[in-house]
Amino acid sequence: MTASDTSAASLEHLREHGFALLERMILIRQFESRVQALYAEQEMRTPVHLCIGQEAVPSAVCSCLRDADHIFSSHRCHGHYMAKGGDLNRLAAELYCRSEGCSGGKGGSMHIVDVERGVCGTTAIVGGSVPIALGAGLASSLRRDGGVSVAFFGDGASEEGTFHESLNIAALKTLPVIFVQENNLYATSSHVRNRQAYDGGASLARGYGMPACRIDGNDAVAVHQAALEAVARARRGEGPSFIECLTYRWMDHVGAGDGLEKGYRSREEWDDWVRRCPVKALEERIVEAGVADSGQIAAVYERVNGRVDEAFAFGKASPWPGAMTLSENV
Ligand SMILES: Cc1ncc(C[n+]2csc(CCOP(=O)(O)OP(=O)(O)O)c2C)c(N)n1
Ligand SMILES: [Mg+2]
Repeated sequence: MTASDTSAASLEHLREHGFALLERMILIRQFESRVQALYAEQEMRTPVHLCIGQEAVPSAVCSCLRDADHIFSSHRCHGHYMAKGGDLNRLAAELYCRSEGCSGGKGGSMHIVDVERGVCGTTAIVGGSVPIALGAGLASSLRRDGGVSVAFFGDGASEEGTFHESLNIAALKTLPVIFVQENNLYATSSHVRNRQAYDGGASLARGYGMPACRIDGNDAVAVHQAALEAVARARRGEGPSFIECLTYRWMDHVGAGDGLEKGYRSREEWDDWVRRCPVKALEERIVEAGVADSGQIAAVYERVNGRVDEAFAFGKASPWPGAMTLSENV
């Protein structure tokens, strides 16, 4: 599988899917930016791992899926939940640890779920999404229900043992699983070149016998093309695929700051990636291609900001879980 495409095909793809992709990306950007802005109030006490800068990957992958398809994610999971159509109000309520949160206020930011929309769980255990997605893929395969299972995970996950076991079994059993690695170059404050002698997860996946590509994870169209191909392959019963997306988180590993003062990454590197903003890049391409004009894009921001206002108002107004429910659902 290759993600490179002729520019004519890419332009056609942009015309067909670009605006819908942009809407999802703007939702994630605006929601995450709101979390960032409100975090200083100290009312959200859950640790947050924001995905600002990485919006293209969840948007593009999830827009290739059906409600019945299952996704699994990590600590950096808000974008995956939103892109798959998870309930926005209940996400905001969960960040305030309130009873109407998607996990009843007991999960917080890293444990979010909306089973009806196929968001089947997120886990803070690095690499944890990978074997769980494998299990869901095995279930779909046994039931022959045509479902596809997606694991989202970071560059750190390919350093975990279960990652390797899962890729092996997925390929061996021809399971409908798509492995999506968001390679944002860092695990907490450690650069990938100080942790891995191999060149990215895709290079490992090929060794396990599945098609794999490494693509620009800030190019929503490229990610969408790669994901469509992987989903089609899985639905045809031809087995797993691996998509490694090169991207970058603008925020620090955890919390609402950029972490630049910690010195584990340079201002130059950060500036360079911020210039490559996936949202702005797609907006520019959409306008250039005549798919939509700036007024139509501004209308999306307005609509999305209204939804985000509503979600946070809902979250803040939601009651705390009652003391008597302390041991329920845990
Ligand atoms: C098994 C395990 N080891 C270590 C940790 C501590 N930890 C939490 S997030 C993280 C870094 C993860 O990096 P990556 O997988 O690249 O995801 P990113 O944060 O970049 O999205 C680590 C080491 C953990 N949660 N689980
Ligand atoms: Mg990482």
